[in-house]
Amino acid sequence: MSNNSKQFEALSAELDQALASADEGKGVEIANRALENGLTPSTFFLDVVQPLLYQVGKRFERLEIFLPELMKTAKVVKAIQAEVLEPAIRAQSGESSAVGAVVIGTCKGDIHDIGKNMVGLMLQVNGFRVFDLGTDVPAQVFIDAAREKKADIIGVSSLLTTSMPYMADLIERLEGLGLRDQYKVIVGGAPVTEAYAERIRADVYGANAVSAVEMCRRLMGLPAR
Ligand code: B12
Repeated sequence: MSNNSKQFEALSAELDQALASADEGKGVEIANRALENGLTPSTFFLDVVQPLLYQVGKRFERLEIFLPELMKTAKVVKAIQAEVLEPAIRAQSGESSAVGAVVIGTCKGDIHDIGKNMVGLMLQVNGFRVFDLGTDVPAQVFIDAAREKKADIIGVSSLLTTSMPYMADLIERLEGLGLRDQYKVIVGGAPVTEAYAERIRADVYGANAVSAVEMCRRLMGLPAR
């Protein structure tokens, strides 16, 4: 095992403990330390925080933890995002010219926003104008906002198998209104797959916050970076 992966394991174990004990201060301290030791904010988020949250989800599924614990975990992660990752990501990115406008939100019936927020932030620091509609967003609200903001892309997040059908609803509405050609639609979220995106006639699927940027650049006809 390399030193790097040992370091990753130790960091994950420590953060897991901070999540389990709902210790926001400890979570923030661990994140700061990880960045000081050279991890980039997106690597820390994608390779440490995100897998831990999936594990927490599994514990919840197995009834080892319950909703109050899940909520406390999310609070620690939100503190890490707001106090450490967001400022670090913004500080890293230089001024870039506007490359397109994206309306983003979590679809109806769904209040998960940790992943969606990271996607919005990464798009923003990579030159996209981002209009975040928040969570539990009905299809028509996405459409009205896209029209009003003259968006190029509509980004939809879903974390629940029960809210995924609202992504299809949005695309069917766009088609019904004769607006499908005016907006590209990108979908993502843990239960969403490329096959699902294809099935509901979305333009693309974005697996994580980094690939979301690449996919949106591609949708705008820009070269990969
Ligand atoms: C934290 C959490 C919560 C928090 C959310 C806090 C918040 N503000 O977001 C709280 C406690 C509120 C919560 C509530 C519930 N939750 Co919950 N939750 C989770 C958990 C543990 C982590 C989610 C998360 O933040 N992941 C980390 C982020 C970074 O990953 P991500 O969202 O996948 O995002 C990345 C990519 O997917 C992608 N991406 C995401 N969005 C988008 C959008 C676009 C456009 C693109 C391109 C890419 C993209 O990029 C992101 C960054 O890299 C998951 C477990 C899991 N497997 O995800 C369960 C999970 C999603 N929850 C679940 C459940 C059941 C619920 C509840 C119904 C529980 C209940 N009994 O009330 C409620 C639902 C409330 C509602 N109506 O939405 C289930 C869903 C099961 C299912 N079959 O649908 C899961 C899978 C847990 C489980 N295994 O049982 N939850």
